[in-house]
Amino acid sequence: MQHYEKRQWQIREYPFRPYALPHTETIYTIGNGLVGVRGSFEEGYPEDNPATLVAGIFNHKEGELVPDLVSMPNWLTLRIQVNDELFRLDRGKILGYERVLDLRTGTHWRGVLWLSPKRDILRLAFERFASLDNPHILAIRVLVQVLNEGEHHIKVYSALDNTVTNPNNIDHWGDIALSSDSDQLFFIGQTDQSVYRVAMQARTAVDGRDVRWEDSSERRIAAHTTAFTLQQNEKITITKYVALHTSRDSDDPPAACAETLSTAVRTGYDALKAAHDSAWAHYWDAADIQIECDELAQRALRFCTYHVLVAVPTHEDRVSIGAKTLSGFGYKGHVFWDTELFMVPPLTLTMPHLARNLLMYRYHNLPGARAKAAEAGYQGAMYPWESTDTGEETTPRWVYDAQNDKHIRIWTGDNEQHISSDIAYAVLQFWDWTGDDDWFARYGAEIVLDTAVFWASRVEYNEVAGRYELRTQIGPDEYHDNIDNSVFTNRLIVWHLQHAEKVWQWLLAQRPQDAVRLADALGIDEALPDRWRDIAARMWIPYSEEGGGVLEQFEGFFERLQPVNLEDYTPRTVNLDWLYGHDRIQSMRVIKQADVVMLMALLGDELGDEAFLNRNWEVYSRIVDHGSSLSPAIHAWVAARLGRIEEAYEHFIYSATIDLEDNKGNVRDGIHAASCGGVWQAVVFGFCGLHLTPEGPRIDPKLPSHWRSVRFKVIYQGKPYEFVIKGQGE
Ligand code: IFM
Repeated sequence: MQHYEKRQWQIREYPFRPYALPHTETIYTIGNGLVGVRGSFEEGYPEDNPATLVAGIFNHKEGELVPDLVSMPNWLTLRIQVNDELFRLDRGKILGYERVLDLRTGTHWRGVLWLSPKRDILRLAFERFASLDNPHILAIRVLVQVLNEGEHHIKVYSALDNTVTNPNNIDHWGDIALSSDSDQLFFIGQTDQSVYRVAMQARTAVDGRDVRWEDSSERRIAAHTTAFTLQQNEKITITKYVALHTSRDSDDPPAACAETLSTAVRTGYDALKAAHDSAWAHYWDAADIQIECDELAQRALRFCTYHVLVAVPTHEDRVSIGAKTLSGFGYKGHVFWDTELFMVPPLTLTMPHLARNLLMYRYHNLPGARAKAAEAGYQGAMYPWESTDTGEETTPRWVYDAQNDKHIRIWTGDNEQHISSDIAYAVLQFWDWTGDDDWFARYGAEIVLDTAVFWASRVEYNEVAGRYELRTQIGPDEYHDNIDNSVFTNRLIVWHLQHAEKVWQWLLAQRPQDAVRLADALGIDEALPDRWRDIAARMWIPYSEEGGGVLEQFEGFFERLQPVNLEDYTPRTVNLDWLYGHDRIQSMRVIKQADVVMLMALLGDELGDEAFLNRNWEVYSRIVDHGSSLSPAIHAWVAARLGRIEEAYEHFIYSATIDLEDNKGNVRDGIHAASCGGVWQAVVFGFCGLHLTPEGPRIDPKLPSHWRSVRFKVIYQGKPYEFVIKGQGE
């Protein structure tokens, strides 16, 4: 591979930027859907934030508002001393430093040339990966070499360090046991509320030497130490193999770990790495988009795709992807609509079996959604706005606003109800694009129908106006709480109920046994499909004469809210709700994120003709704060469809680099995963104009003028398609 081609697969840090560590720890995260490992250093660094997170391992600590993803023992810990000087980047002198996240193979690599305080010249090269071939295996290999004259004493300390906790020193463990036995390290722990059992077992080896390991364990650290000598320029490698199992995947996690570890050691690092690389090659063969003549866009797009791929579960279908993946503690690992509308569509078209896993998470969590509906006095299934492993609503009800020193009530868990239709949309899209009738009849239909049952019990009939309405909602724009008749929600309900009715007819005709089963289970009588049709026909879709005639984001949006000229607030890095506070923003006509524009992305020209869509764009794209990272990629997608290519490209590059450049200043908390999925969609549906029609996929490209070509693959109705779209770039 040519050097410039390689660069488009690599995120590179050169030289070391200590102040950027919280950011780089997130963006250099490796993972395999089961485990996410932040890009912290093996030897540690002052105030670093190492974290290894495992999909589905949540715990609700007593006294905390909501459950949290649990921080695992830090398995990266590997410290090297040369002639009694401990290597760390804040000591001695850095003579050379380079770090690479190789997106192509999901590998974290770091090379360092270091002058110790005693003036020994130490060369180190670290490589680590979380096996995609066997997600229970993690591994590190370090090359050690001393370049100056003499015989050098090297000491190696390797640990499973359980002193790392969740933010605010929250320790989720109940019983724990840590120990070391010769070259092996052991951790067994049980979370104190959710009672998940987790085991980790590690083996550290100095390759080619038969070294003796001494136990260096402490109360919360399993550790061992060894020492050996190196001659000038002599090279040696240290390999650390780690196995991780939990009671989610095994009845006996310690025994499973022992077996996995012995397989890993027997297989050896090189073969494990080769299997891992080849699993990544399959991922990229399916999901890569190649852009010619735009190195920045190419690398950033691959970075975004990579972060969806490292987070998507392959091993089970009862977990989903959190808003910040497994790369940080933001939103405590909770799952939002981000998954279904931003990440599932790219996966449905490239690796449908993984999209199906994610949708199954919602299927398995139907009981939680039913309980939520029942508790609020409705029928059917009302999905939680935020959820974890249990499917219950886990949105915190309060948040502390430090700026104004007060607690703010968070209403999204009560009233951001559009998520139920968002999930139904993703399920129907999956069915349409895969043609998987068996899956749909067995699982997907139940989601679509039971959420339709919910809406039929939830909407309100306004006798005076002769229409259905929906009060006290929060649309995608979260700057406005508890508004009435969110056009996004109402219009999506119409779409949802129209499809629910069709699904019902399809079941009756094609899968009568499933129809009987679902009629019994969900209480669908003969009258209900008619009611869905009636609601869909008479649901109020707020409309305003503003700007020549547009959808009205919610009732009173133009009448009640004070106009704001966002151009007056440029340049600006803070969001307007931060500037004005939660209460003030409620009465301002500035919106947090794509709302009507989001609807335009989802329903396209079902909403109206080109002139109507352009009028909506003109009104809403001028008042959006992009206060959520979900927003810019959707604007890129919609602008591209409207042929506004320069605007589209600006939004696209901003969203594609949102994490790389830390555009929102909060990447330390984790990757903006929805934006990553949105970026893929902005290219495929926006610039390339992919339409999935009953006659097959077709494209209607509107590429940025400097792109020479775009190439991507999709699987539609079980058939593979490859597109190569030529642009005008040179
Ligand atoms: O789901 C989003 C929401 O739309 C805006 N606030 C952040 C959430 C998690 O990403």
